Amino acid sequence: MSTQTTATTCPYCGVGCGVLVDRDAAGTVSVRGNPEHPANFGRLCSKGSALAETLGLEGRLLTPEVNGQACDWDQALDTVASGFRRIIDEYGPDAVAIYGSGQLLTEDYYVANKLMKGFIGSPNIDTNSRLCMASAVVGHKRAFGADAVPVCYEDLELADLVVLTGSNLAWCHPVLFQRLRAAREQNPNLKVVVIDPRRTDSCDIADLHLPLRPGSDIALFNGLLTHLSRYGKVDYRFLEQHGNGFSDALEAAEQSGSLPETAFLCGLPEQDVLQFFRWFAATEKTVTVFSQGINQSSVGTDKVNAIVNCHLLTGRIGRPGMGPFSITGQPNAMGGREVGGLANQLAAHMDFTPEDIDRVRRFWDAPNIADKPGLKAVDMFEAIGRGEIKAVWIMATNPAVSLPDADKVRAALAGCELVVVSDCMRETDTARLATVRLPALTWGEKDGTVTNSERRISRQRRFLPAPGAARADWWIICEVAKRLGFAEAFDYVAPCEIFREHARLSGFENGGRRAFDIGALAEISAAEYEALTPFQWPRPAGSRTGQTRLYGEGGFHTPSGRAQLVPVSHQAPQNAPNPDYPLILNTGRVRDHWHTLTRTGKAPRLCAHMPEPLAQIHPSDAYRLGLLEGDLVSIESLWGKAVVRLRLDEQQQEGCVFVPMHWNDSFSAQACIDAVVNPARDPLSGEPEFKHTPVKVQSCRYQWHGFCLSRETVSPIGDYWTQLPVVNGQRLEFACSEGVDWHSWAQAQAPAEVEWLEFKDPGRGLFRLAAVQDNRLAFCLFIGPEPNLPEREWLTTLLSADSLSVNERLALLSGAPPAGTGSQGRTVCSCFGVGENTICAAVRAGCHSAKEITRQLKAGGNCGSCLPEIERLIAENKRERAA
Ligand SMILES: Nc1nc2c(c(=O)[nH]1)N[C@H]1C(S)=C(S)[C@@H](COP(=O)(O)OP(=O)(O)OC[C@H]3O[C@@H](n4cnc5c(=O)[nH]c(N)nc54)[C@H](O)[C@@H]3O)O[C@H]1N2
Ligand SMILES: Nc1nc2c(c(=O)[nH]1)N[C@H]1C(S)=C(S)[C@@H](COP(=O)(O)OP(=O)(O)OC[C@H]3O[C@@H](n4cnc5c(=O)[nH]c(N)nc54)[C@H](O)[C@@H]3O)O[C@H]1N2
Ligand code: SF4
Ligand SMILES: [Mo]
Repeated sequence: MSTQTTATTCPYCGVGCGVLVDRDAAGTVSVRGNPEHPANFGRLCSKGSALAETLGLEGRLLTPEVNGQACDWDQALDTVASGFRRIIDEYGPDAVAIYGSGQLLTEDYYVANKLMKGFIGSPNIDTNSRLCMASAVVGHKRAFGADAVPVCYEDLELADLVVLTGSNLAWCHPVLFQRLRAAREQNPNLKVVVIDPRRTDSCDIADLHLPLRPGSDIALFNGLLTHLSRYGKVDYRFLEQHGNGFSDALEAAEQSGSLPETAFLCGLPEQDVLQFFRWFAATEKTVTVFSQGINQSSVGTDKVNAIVNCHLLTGRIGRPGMGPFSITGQPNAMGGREVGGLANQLAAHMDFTPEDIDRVRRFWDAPNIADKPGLKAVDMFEAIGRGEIKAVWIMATNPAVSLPDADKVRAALAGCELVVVSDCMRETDTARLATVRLPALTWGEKDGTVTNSERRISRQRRFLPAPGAARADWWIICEVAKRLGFAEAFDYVAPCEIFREHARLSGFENGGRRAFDIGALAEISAAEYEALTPFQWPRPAGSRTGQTRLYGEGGFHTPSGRAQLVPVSHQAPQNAPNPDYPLILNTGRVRDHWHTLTRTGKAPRLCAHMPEPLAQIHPSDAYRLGLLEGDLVSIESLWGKAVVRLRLDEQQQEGCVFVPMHWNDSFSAQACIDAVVNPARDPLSGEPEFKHTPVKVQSCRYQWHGFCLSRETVSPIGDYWTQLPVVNGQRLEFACSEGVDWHSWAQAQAPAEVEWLEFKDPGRGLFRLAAVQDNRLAFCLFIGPEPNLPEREWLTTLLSADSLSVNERLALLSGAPPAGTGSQGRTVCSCFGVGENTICAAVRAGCHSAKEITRQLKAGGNCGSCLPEIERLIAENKRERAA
């Protein structure tokens, strides 16, 4: 058998890049960008490039389990179905719930929604998209009458002004960032404005960065609306023909809309605000990209409408190079919105109106359709905590880590009668609380469709066999449905059949009233589905291609057909900092990790960029609080506490601390930041305020700090610890409040037949131990009373050395490379494994542009995700030389 190539879609972010997977005769898989996919035209980011490294079966859940005991599918499915049946019979359908995910495929999602809302008759199916896109959904519906994104990726390239607000595009939608960077090189007129309290890597291509006061976006965009109106930028023709609510929205905006007031509320210099307003006013082709800095807020929906208002007022929507652009996070966040995966939607862009309920009931021939919206994510878990929901089925998401007030979520699950978890991994923080674990297929093994941020539907295709007893999510859901007595309605044999029904429902009695319509695919054959190429919706019956942009000529989906400007006013976030909790906790993502680490946590080169959970804080705050770089600190709020490593960072705004969302109990102790995050949420969308929790930050005192590098996995130790893979081994960082017999601990961890090297300095409290086997480093342990232990990078490379040189052996316990050789330092480029020290040395030797660095060191030459960081190192070096 020769190499087989499969065209599929990346399972990470909502850019939805096409990837080509090559699988050779030996079964070795490699991944490259698909040059023909319109999302990426061949590009990939660091996460996409490393996909092949995440396919190993270690840690996978490969057999069903009931109460921790492996069992066969029949027993597991019977347990789920009989449990649900008993609870429904006793307490009614609202006592059961499904909590799904934007990482389900559309076909999985469709059947989950159909089962819950149409057949069980409970509206309680919600999803992690509630944590992500819900504010954009409500904002779109208020303004456009439908949850439809009017723009496409090409608009970023056609624009003359791109505003990124609450979006760290460089790290979270890196291929769009690459497209924008390339467009900027082509078009010298293209300006980029970044609006973010932090100076992120996205600012690398920004002409202007507005580090606004957290939560003040409405004031800024209301100020902009006022400015646009005052300076003659109102598109009266557009508003007369297609708009409503102009004067009310303007009146609301003007209440706080003078320039000095805006600048004051946003904590920004007046001239910077004015610069932004002038550029926006002067530039017809403007795209405003927004993401979680907007959505994840207790006023998220109003933030969205404040942005959309500015585009409607100027008529800048749905034409090439312009429009408000909500970019989705997960690979199928959009697909979930299409099928009705949110508790307040019914299906296929239909709501809980009497007509829609009747329409869907007839279409599904549903015996027992839900007739009112269900509980939104946070409310759902609160209802579980109160015992009102007695059975919950969690699919493709890890709520014990990713919901706010996470300790409360864990307690709710621990007390719930029946917790079913469908996951591909066995040990997630959520799966540990499950009564029944169902092994799901994952990327590469499953088949179906996803929709990206620009409404483009692409196929995910299988290229690997199903491992163990794992099954597709749609299959698992249908098997439970059959056991609940709904065999006929869930009798699908392949995802294609589900997709066909989904397409049919989208076109059913639609007549252009609902934005989501892919009726053209209602009769798609299995062969056509297999060969399906990416297309954008809507694509109603009779049309051969999808529609690139929406609403350029009006045609909004409101009853009047007109867009609605929504009056919104500035409001401070729900929980304000106060003397007890004086700092604002901001949370989000890092470049090379994905969510709760279940996939990226397997790839050493992705882990190298940020190996530990960090709190990033401005040096002047650290100074005031008496905190030092590298300290372990507790981040504490009224809701909970986490312990992470402190990093001083001038890119942070004073008064704020940023902590990544990724770490959890499966990879660390005490680093789950959602235990700290407040459960405040937007009253309309129910989306939590992940970016704004009042906290205090304090140094944690430990008696011992240490790290251990080992070829074999070691069992974690310490009050604080975190463990991630490195090339050829594991890295464990830890700290303890009490003394430990390090000798015995090390001996229990290292392989049996080894030669021990030891260094002790009891006076300074230093203890170092290395185990060498066949002249290769098998294990080393460094302990000291302070966090300032030797650099890990050089020692890590020794785990991969076939043999240790004499000098390396001698240097080993000093922790520093032998004289004459260097350590490359913290990894910056994960594709080629190039470190900070190597790059800085090249800069000092005369490399003064990222291009030259790439030419010399390769760094940045593959996916380009590290280019902003390389630019920053060059700039820092320049500053240092100037000083
Ligand atoms: N590497 C990586 N990429 C990902 C993911 C991942 O886990 N890792 N996850 C994907 C998913 S599901 C999502 S939803 C997206 C999220 O993509 P983004 O929304 O771009 O990412 P975040 O880091 O959550 O937050 C974006 C920015 O909002 C800023 N912010 C905080 N408060 C405010 C505010 O009040 N106003 C403004 N204007 N900005 C503010 C933060 O400082 C942060 O830089 O990323 C997707 N892509
Ligand atoms: N503090 C803070 N918290 C946040 C955010 C934030 O910015 N700050 N962002 C929020 C946002 S936007 C999001 S999207 C969420 C994401 O948070 P989660 O959805 O909880 O995170 P993931 O790690 O993506 O969880 C996906 C799970 O599905 C499993 N899985 C993967 N593939 C499959 C499959 O095919 N089938 C099944 N059944 N399981 C599979 C994985 O092993 C993993 O356990 O986090 C939210 N939480
Ligand atoms: S930008 Fe990166 S993570 Fe997102 S879809 Fe493309 S390759 Fe995957
Ligand atoms: Mo998300």
